[in-house]
Amino acid sequence: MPRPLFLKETILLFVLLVFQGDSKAGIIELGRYTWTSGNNHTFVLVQLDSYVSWHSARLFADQFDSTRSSYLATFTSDAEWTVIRDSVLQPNRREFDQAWLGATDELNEGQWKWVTGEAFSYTGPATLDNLDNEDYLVAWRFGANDPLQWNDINDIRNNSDRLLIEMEPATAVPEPSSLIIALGLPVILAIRSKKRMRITCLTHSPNNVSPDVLSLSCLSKKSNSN
Ligand SMILES: [Ca+2]
Ligand SMILES: [Ca+2]
Ligand SMILES: [Ca+2]
Repeated sequence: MPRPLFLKETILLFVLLVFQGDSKAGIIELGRYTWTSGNNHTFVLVQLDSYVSWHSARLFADQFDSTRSSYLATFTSDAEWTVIRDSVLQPNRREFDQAWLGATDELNEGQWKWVTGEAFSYTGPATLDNLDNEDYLVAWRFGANDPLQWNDINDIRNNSDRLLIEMEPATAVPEPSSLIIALGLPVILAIRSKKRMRITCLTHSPNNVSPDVLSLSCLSKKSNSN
């Protein structure tokens, strides 16, 4: 079972979400890139004004954009990692930690899982040494001239004030014409159906038609005329 959030983390997340819903004070979007030649997902590198745990970052990412599915970034191919590293992370690189990523082995040591449930078959440029029981994935630069890699760090110290969010494409809004068809067709059918009922009422003598084949409007009309 995932470790429950501490009170401090919950309060911090609340503050972050308030900021997000308001003026986004204290939250800086450092970079954004949509991988149009790949999965068409959008990746956003966010800088917070304080260091957060991986769990808080995960919740923040999950609620980043209410119009689409969002989560801490996952990398399931070398192409995905390379493109996002070069377009979002590398231009904003700094010493050591770069941003929380969406994987953990907190449930079973050594068995890394993406938050999306995607297979952790692509292990990337990872250095997962589990030093002091490290269970959370972060983009990392070990030396000033080293390329960006993945590192495992723990959730108590070495927390990050950055997170990398991945967003799926927003749900398509129906075209006006298809909306008219979707909304209009039932109305047209209802009108036509009513018309048939009306014709039935007018062309059949109430005395010759069993009540169970008359519409309620016909029965109402009949009772009103009595
Ligand atoms: Ca991904
Ligand atoms: Ca571990
Ligand atoms: Ca490590």
